[in-house]
Amino acid sequence: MGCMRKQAAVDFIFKRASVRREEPVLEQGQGFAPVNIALSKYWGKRDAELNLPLNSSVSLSLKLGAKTVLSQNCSKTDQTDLLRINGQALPANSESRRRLVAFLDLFRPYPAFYFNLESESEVPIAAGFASSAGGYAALVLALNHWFGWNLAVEDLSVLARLGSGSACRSLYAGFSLWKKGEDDVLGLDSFAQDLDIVWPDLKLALCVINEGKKQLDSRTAMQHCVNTSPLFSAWVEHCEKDCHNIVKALERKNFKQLGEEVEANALMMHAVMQAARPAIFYSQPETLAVIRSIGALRAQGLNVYFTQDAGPNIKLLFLEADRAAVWAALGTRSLVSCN
Ligand code: 2P0
Repeated sequence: MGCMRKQAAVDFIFKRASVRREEPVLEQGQGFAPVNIALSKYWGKRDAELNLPLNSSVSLSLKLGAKTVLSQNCSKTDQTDLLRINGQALPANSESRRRLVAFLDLFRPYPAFYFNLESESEVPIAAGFASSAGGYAALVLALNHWFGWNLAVEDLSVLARLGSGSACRSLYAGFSLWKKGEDDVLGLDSFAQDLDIVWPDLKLALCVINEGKKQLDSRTAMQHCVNTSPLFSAWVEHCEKDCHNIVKALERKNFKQLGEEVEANALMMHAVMQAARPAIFYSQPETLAVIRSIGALRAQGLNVYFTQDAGPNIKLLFLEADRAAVWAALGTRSLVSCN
């Protein structure tokens, strides 16, 4: 019952593209999608069922991602969806399994059709590395391949968004813009598009502080902020401006403006979290130590900026020409090149 509007959105897209809900056309389907890091964050939904955001967001896709392979589980004894991520079956009563099965239900050709899904993630799961974004986007690409839908990329982006909001930005390499859209009925105009900006010198590296699973998943945290943070309305008001300025900085390849806007946007998101009741802290003492050393490095003339998602890890932004200097300055920590 809970997914009727999601199903209506899928049905609309299928009808518009003359896709019929039928059996797969291939033995198996495959998809790869990158994870993406938001430069201007998605934080807050106007519709929790359809993952419709309150604000637009911009992201950079990394070279790391998720690969998903689908086939049919025809076992007579094990009549269920077989869902394995990095070789491990998702635990029977887990939220992640429930969520994935509910998503697969949207595309199941008939009730006794069972999926066999194998997904490999190149980044740690649920540690603020946007693994769900790559995962749901790779799944949608694998479904498109397997069932032979031939859907347009914007439609695939809408479908990925129904699985996880930020997944709609993972259909593209490079920079993408997710416009929040105005359609509150089915949300068909809320999808990401390729910004078509090429800036190979812009680099992102992960500064790993903790690879462990986060305490509070971002879906719950986001909703808690919408419901309780007194800073939330200011955040929503500010976000469209941030998004616009970040796109402009990317278009002009103005690294200083980009870095300043990206940092301010991430810090405001964390301020919104800290003002929630009870407060949400994703930072650890080490997170703050890195943030402060980035500020000190800039004061010494090194152009490095950061962003932070729903986890303690820091993502560094710098230009290729400064790579060696960034590594020399922060290389005692665990740094991973990402693009
Ligand atoms: C982002 N994050 O823009 C922001 C910044 C985390 C911090 O999108 O509920 O996993 O599946 O739509 O996409 C994480 O939220 O949430 C996220 P759902 P999602 O990357």
